[in-house]
Amino acid sequence: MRIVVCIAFIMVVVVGCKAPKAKVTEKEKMLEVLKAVKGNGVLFGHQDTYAYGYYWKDVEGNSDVKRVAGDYPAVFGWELGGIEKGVEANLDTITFDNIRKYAVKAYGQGGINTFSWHPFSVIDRVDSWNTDKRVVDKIIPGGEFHEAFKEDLDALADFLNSVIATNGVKVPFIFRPWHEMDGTWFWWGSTCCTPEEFKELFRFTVEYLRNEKGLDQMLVAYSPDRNFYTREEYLTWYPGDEYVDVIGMDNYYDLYTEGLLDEAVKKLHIVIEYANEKGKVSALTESGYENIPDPTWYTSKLGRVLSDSIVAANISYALVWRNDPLKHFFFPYPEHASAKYAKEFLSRKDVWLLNDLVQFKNSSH
Ligand code: BMA
Repeated sequence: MRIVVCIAFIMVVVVGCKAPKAKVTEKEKMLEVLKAVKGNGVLFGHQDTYAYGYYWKDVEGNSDVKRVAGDYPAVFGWELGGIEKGVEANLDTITFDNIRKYAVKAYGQGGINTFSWHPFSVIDRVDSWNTDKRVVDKIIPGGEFHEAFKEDLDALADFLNSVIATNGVKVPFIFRPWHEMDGTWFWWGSTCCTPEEFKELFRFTVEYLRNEKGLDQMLVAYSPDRNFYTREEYLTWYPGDEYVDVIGMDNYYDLYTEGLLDEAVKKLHIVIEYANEKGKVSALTESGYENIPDPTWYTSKLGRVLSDSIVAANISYALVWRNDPLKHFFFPYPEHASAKYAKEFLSRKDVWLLNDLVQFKNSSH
């Protein structure tokens, strides 16, 4: 009997050893990279960087970050608002075909893609900034427009599943839905729904995309704006650990308003502490100073925040918003007075552009 047990044990060990290892997915690899950069470099991100910049649009290989700093950002932000309407271009007039092309390119170059989504409400197709009506309670499960909302998610998922690299791999990405919910400017904001309704919207969105639409290449970011002072406040809208991979904060105001820089740092500490406790990634998911009226902003404000030792040792990326000459810009064009400060900031050893990220990946894998 003993011998039989012994043989059985040996077989289990041997067979166990030979069992094929589960393949590491692209999403898992991306998550590992986001974790591994912690304390080495903060990845710099820019919204719509290949799409347009100051007085150019869709010029192959162009990016205002590249024009100023000599390299592309490491994180590439794209916007999907409008996909739910079945139109050709997003709300900022970039065609979805181009967005797909840019995201595939960014991935092929070794960068990380993140998608935001400012959808038009399924109820009457008013834009995300229209807060006249309550929308959230009507699109969550049990709501009158829930089935219609699912069709919006179908359109979103079809697009995201069509972002496929040349080697056939579905391009992994960070999805950042329903951000700045602690503000009052979106129909999913704090004046238009309760925290419980919000959480249900967030959970349903992630579950539906993951389970029904097979978006297994997706990481998810939680990004309140700056309206919190404690962990409890920060987590008011948090849907739960199983729905979120990137613990984030959007913050513009604290980073350009005199005297509030320390607030930005303190809030990032809350974000970081929670992320670390849960083994998740932390990030400054959106920032910038509209039209950069203070030319030194990149060194004296963003640079100072990223010089805080806890922030520098922990956050994985910081992304600045888009450069649309018709609306506003957040990264300098080469002739702008802030260009030399942005360049100086981006030449820091611990602030990484695309080549830094690629070198890091090559040296550590
Ligand atoms: C906002 C502005 C808008 C834009 C939206 C989605 O912050 O830049 O002009 O439509 O983001 O990209």
